[in-house]
Formats: sequence, structure tokens, C-alpha cells
Amino acid sequence: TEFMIIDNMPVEIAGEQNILAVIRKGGIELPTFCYYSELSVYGACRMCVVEDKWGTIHAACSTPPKPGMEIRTNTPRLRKYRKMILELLLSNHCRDCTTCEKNGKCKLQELARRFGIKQVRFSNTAGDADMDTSSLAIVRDKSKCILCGDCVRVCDEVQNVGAIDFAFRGSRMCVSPAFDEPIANTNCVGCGQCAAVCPTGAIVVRNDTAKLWQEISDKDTKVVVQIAPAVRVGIGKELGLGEGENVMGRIVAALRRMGVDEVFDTSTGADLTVLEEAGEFMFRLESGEKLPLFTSCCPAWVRYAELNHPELMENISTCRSPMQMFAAVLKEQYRHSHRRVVVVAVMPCTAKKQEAAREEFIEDGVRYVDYVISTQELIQMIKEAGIVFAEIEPEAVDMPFGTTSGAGVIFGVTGGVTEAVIRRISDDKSVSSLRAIAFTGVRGLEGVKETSLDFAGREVKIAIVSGLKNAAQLLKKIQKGEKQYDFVEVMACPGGCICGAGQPFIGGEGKWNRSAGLYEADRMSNIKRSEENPVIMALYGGLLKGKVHKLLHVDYRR
Ligand code: HC0
Ligand code: SF4
Repeated sequence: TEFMIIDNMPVEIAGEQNILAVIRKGGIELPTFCYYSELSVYGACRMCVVEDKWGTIHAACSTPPKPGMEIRTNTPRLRKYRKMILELLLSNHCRDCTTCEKNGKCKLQELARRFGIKQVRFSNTAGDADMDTSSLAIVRDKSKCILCGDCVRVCDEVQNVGAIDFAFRGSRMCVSPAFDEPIANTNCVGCGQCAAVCPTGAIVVRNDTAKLWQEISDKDTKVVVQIAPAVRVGIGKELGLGEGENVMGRIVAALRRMGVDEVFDTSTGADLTVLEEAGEFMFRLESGEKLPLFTSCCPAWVRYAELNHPELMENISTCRSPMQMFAAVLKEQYRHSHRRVVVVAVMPCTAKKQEAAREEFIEDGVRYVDYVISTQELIQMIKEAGIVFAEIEPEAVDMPFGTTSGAGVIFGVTGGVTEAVIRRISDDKSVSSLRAIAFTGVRGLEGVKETSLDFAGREVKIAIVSGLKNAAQLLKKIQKGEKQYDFVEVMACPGGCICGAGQPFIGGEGKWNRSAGLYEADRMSNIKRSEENPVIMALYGGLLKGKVHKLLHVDYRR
């Protein structure tokens, strides 16, 4: 093994691309604004500077490790250097921290505190807020941008969208869509990954909590909430519990205490999606038409396909997303309620805010999903209400839609939709077949996965991708004829909904905890297959009779 010396301690080098990764592995939390292991190295912020034994300064993010190298991360010179960088950034930054959406989660705020910045030696040249509120998913304020380029790189390198880029030079330099257009007029798909990586308040998730509080306090309105699969494993950490811990019962209890009238689980909607999508898939396999079938539950993917691959729209499943299917069922159920009913969806996702506003999902001027709030917004509401989440007793969701299957819960992680559909279409309903399906390659957080299964005497080929860049590369191969599939699951966010931009941000390994949390929920569920969920059967025999097409399907090509 090879070592380098970091602050007098030997640390092993194990294939790291840069000394920053080695230093962090060695237990030193080197500060950065512009470094993410998933993105290319930009080296702009210079906060990660270190000294070698000759006193030469290096940016750790762009210096490869060498055996025997001796590095110091915390010298008087380095401290001075970092403070200078922070003061320069702050001299050009708004200081209204208390009213900023990013308050408490801002990297600039955090590092200013950590490095003890008490005053800024330069006069403040920050301009006024420069807002772009055109998108339903994200809100931009150019005046808070520190030019780290994280958003630009994630949008281009991970999502293959490239909706934003650096514009102008010198002191006018900023990040903006081309021609300074409002972001809503661009090819942005609303995935929110730019907001997830933005260290300051320059790009944040749109906050819709004020309207929801208002609805909750209105006695003439019945507020019905559905909670997405991934939310239950994304919320605990910030509320004093473990990362990835399944806290569904506590979320239900907290929502009731906040004054919400009824609470349901989007996984129940996912069970409907499994039946509809599996049916559609089997039909297409038999007819041999419109294959591969692409999944349709990720709205950022649907938007991406619409904008970039209109020719593929007929291959995309006509199934509404679980959120929309369930909302349609709920609105139908309460059609004759004497109170006005609003359906709220708590989602790990920013693109769901856009999906809810699509014209396909508005009937007679009323949306099926009236409000979408992100996991982060729910956390804020729980804190605002003063609910001590770690001490609240878990409660069950409401009847009559109170049961879900494990298949519906694993939707929140990449490969989950596919696994749920395979459970549905495989003839073998034994316990051992469930295990066998889990080991076919559908699980894991890799960006591209492949598997196949035997169905009705033929081999069915399946691909699972997350991250739109991975999707784009797969599409290219399919269209060139290099790859051939029957079923393709696409989720825009790398790792699936558990890493959605509406969730508290976790880089690195934390996502495995979230994934494990969902598979654990599946293991603990006494219903494993969507078709065994009694709620689903009751719906087909009742409320959905004659309305399956109207309530559960959509034609995005209209
Ligand atoms: Fe997902 Fe969904 S699984 S997209 O990732 O399909 O957002 O969690 O709610 O609709 O169920 C997000 C998560 C959902 C939907 C479900 C799907
Ligand atoms: Fe790019 Fe997604 Fe941000 Fe839109 S929301 S600018 S697509 S990263």
C-alpha cells in the first residue's frame, strides 16, 4: 500500500483522483464550494488550498496524490488565504441571511462561521436581488451566485441539459440561461439538481408552504395529503433521526398534528401504476409494437423526452405517474364532498411541481394535485409547527386507502419500478422467486443496469437508467441499433427519487442508507406484490369501473 502524510498522519492512497479525497478520507473536512466527486473538477473557489513540505500552495481538488507526499491543511498562511477568499465573496454578497431561503443550509454562511469571519475589510458591492421566478420548480437569484459553476456542471454533465452557463466576463460574469431568458423558456426539465448542489441561495427549490398553511387553516377545505415513497427515508436525518431511517409513521402523525385532514401513501398509487404499466407492457410484448416501453413516472424524464426526442413519445407508457393516478382516485372519491377538497403531494422531487401544473392534469380548471411540496418544505413545516419529530408516536395512514405493497414502496429507488413490474408479470408467485428477482441486477445505485427475464417463452430485455446523461447515452445506442430492449426505466435523478432535489442533499454514501431503508420497508411489508394489495382490487371493482382510462392514463402527445 501507498501512503501520503497529511498533517503528520499517514493516510493510505487507494486510487483517489486528487489529494482532496485523500485528505477527507483522513478525517479533515477541507472546505470547498465547487468540488463534487460526481462532477468534473473546476478548481475555481480555491478554498481547498493546502501546503506541501516546501511551502508551495496547491488546490487539493486538482492535485493528484503521490506516495510520500507531505501535506499541511491548516497553516497560518492557509487560514489567512481562506479568510481572504471568504471576505472577497462576502464583499459582493447580500447579507440578509435571516430572510434567505437558504438560511441554515448555506455553504457561504457555514464557512464564514467556521472561519470566524467577524468583519469584511472591503466595502459591500452586492447588487439588488435579481430574481427569476419563472420556473415552478426552482427560483434563481443571480445576486447570490458565487460563480462556483456547480449548477452549470450538474446540468450539463449529469443531466445532459445545459440550460444554464456562464455569461459575460469580468465583473459582469454570471450564470444564466442563454440570452438571459427566464429559465422556464429554456430546455430546463425542472429536475432541480442545480438547486441541490448550489452552495448559496442563488438557486433554490420553490417554496409553496405558505399557500398550504393557508389551506390547512381554512375550515371549509378538506386537505388530503399523499406522501411519496422516497420521502420516508429522506427526512429523518434533519429531524434528529438516522439517515435513511423509514419514518413514514411519524410523518403521518406530524401531518395530523399540523391539521391535515387525511393522509395517504403514494405507494398505493404506485401499486395502481404497476398493474396498468405491466398490462400495457404485456400487451406491447404480444403485439410487438412501440417497444421498448419507457416508464413515465419521472416528470423530468418525460419533459426531457418531449423536448429532445419527440419521436420517442409513443414509446413512453401512457400510465400517469403514481402521484397523478392516486390524486385522480382521491378527487373521484371525494367528488361529492360538501367541503372543497385539495390534494397535496409531498414529494422528493422538484419536477413534480411542474407535473402537477401540466394541462393534462387539470380538469375544468381544477388540478388533480393542488399543491406539491418537497421533503425539505415538509421539514420546514414540521419545525415551524414545533413538532418534536424524534419523540412523536408513529401513526398509520387513513382508510379506505390504507394498505400499500412493498412493490409500491421500492418505486423510490432506481430499479424499483422495474422490480415491481417483474413481480407482477412473473408467473412464479413463490417467496423464492421474489428473492431471485431481487438478484437479477435490478438493485444497486449504478447509473445504468441491465437485466433480462423469460416471459411467455421469450427473453425480455430490460435496462434501468438514472441520470439523464445516462439516459441520453442509452438512447443513442438504442437508436443506432447497438442495443435492443423491451423495457427501459428512466429516472432523472442519479439513484432515483431517494436522491431527488427536493430531499435534503446528500452527496456520497448516504444514498445507500436511503436505498436500504426502502428495501427494508419492502421486507417488512406483508404484501409484496401490487396485485395482492386489497385496496387496488377494491378500486378496480368499484371507483375505477369504466374510468380506468380517464383517471389512470394520459396522452402527452396531445
Ligand atoms: Fe418518486 Fe413516484 S417513486 S416518481 O421516484 O413512479 O417524486 O418517491 O412519488 O409519482 O410512487 C418521486 C418517489 C414518487 C410518483 C411513486 C413514481
Ligand atoms: Fe438544469 Fe435541472 Fe437545473 Fe433545469 S432544474 S437548470 S435541467 S439542473
